[in-house]
Amino acid sequence: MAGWTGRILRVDLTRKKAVAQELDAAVAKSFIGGRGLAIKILWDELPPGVDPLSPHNKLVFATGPLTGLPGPNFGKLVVAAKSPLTRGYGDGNIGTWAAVNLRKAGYDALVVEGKAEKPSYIYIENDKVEVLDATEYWGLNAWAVEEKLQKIHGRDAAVITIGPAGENLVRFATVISQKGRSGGRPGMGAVMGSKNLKAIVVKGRGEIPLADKAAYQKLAVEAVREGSSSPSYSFWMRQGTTSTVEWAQEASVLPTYNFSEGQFDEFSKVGGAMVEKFETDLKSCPLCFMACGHWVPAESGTVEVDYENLAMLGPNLGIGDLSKVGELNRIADTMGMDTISLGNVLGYVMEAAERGYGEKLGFEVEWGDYEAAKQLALDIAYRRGVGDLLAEGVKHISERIGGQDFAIHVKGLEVSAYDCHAAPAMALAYATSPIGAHHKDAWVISWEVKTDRFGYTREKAAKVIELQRIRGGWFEAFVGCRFPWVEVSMSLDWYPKLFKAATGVDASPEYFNEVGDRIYALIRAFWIREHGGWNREKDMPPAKWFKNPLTRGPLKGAHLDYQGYNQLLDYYYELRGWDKNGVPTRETLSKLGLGYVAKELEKYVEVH
Ligand code: PTT
Repeated sequence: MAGWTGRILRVDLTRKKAVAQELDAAVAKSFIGGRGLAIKILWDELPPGVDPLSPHNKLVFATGPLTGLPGPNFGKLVVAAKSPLTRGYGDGNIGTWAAVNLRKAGYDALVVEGKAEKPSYIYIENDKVEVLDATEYWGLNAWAVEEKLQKIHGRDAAVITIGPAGENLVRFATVISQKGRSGGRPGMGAVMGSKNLKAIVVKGRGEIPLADKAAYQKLAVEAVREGSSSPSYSFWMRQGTTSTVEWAQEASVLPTYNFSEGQFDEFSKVGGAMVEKFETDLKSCPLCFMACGHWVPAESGTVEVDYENLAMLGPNLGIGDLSKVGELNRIADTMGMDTISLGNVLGYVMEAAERGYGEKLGFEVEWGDYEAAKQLALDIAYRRGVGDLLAEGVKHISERIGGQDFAIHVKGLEVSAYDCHAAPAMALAYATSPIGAHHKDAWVISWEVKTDRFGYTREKAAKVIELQRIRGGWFEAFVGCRFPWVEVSMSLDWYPKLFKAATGVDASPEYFNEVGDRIYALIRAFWIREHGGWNREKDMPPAKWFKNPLTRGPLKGAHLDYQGYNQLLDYYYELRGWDKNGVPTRETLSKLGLGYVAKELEKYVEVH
């Protein structure tokens, strides 16, 4: 089996046992790897309705057949589990040397099961796998633990850790690596914490088997050459994702005051130009030619800022100061929690206080109050005082204190940094994203604002699906960074060629698309099973975008329309082969080789 190493490593923390298992060739062909392999494992192996924070949940770190190879940015892996934030499928895609080393150690995936008796870490060095004591690291921040473990195991040891947020089961805790990398927005860090697992250390020295090594190497060099000679490459290297602040302001989609507005007066103070001016360092994921990690000074040290972090911790809270926003970002990174959800929780709280919910919250806070935001962020990580409630995420908080109309989430996952008052297709992308409201699967907004911006057309639904197939299917299954294609216009044609040279499998765009559809249908089935039923209300964007129009800027008065949105959702379901309630039909499941899933779904919904 070229391309794949052909082995999955399972570590049972309860029994302190590790076993390497063969990867079924048919599963590899149908699901490829990454998110595909993760959902296949979670669907097949989790007891339905399992408590995400119980030992019975499984945490999957899955690579794909391109992971760890030279070429256009294959230094990432997918971390997935049943989410403690949404109770549905959760994953994230993190850049880390652990992805590369896992493959070189001879594994396509690591599946962590059970719960360790005391704080532990997993040490992997090729065939040697141990569960070691981490008592002395428990309580340390994510960056400090990585440094300590590298001191012990050497600089060639790749490390994934959690911070105090993961230990304290903050529902949007993430896993952290290489300081600037955070993955698994829907609480993958909390799942790790619930297993008493502080870190994973990976060393690997083997070679990844390739079907045609010479051909692969030639293609990899040519693809990178194409990407790095793109006209947009030098600007990208100067500002990375942070220039999106200026773009979002111009397009009136910059989340401002808890997604109430699409423009922020002080946007330029936290934008790409400001980042470029103060930049101290540029870092990247392993094997990357695009280095998106721009580091800037913050109050207590330097930090990597990305667009989402800037927008959610700046304009969304009314804070227009790069070093303050950087500090909030630094707290999130060291504590190990997601900046997007954190920015939503703090924005929600500021709006709640403004609307008179202060008494219910037990405190008052105003827009732009940086000191309060900082304190609350730390309280969340340690679940101190009101932080204990805020650590549950905006859906839960709003169910407790009220104000569901301004809780900005879909299915429990807080919305990432694009306001959709005037972007129906982007709202659809959030609403149908397989992990809850995240932009990664279909960042349709850059296309949408250039077209019939306010329309609810079939073309828009089709565009969302096209992007979901590529971004949420291809890239999440063979596992590589999508930025070479999205940001420097490297052609998509390289990927089937690289895939064939690596695996020997004659891949076409249609093959990747079909795998993407299979993954989507199975993830949807997982949500239905874990939620014990389904209806189209679950695929609705936040109420605020319908009910509270923008009050200023060039798009003043803009808002989403219920009827229009429902039409868009109907188009989407029809094009996907799902019924009016968003349930994949029998025919669709059977076409995708998922006939066995229909039988299970019948227990929860009507399957047409
Ligand atoms: C990703 C999400 C994003 S998406 C950002 S900024 W982005 C936020 N970054 C955070 C951070 O930093 N610290 C923190 N404590 N929380 C954070 N939460 C947010 O997490 C990231 C890059 C980026 S930067 C993006 S778009 C692309 N995402 C890819 C993806 O999803 N798939 C893929 N195949 N390729 C991608 N390439 C790009 O990678 P999640 P990362 Mg990420 C400091 O993890 O869970 O997917 O959430 O992991 O290694 O940091 O890569 O403008």
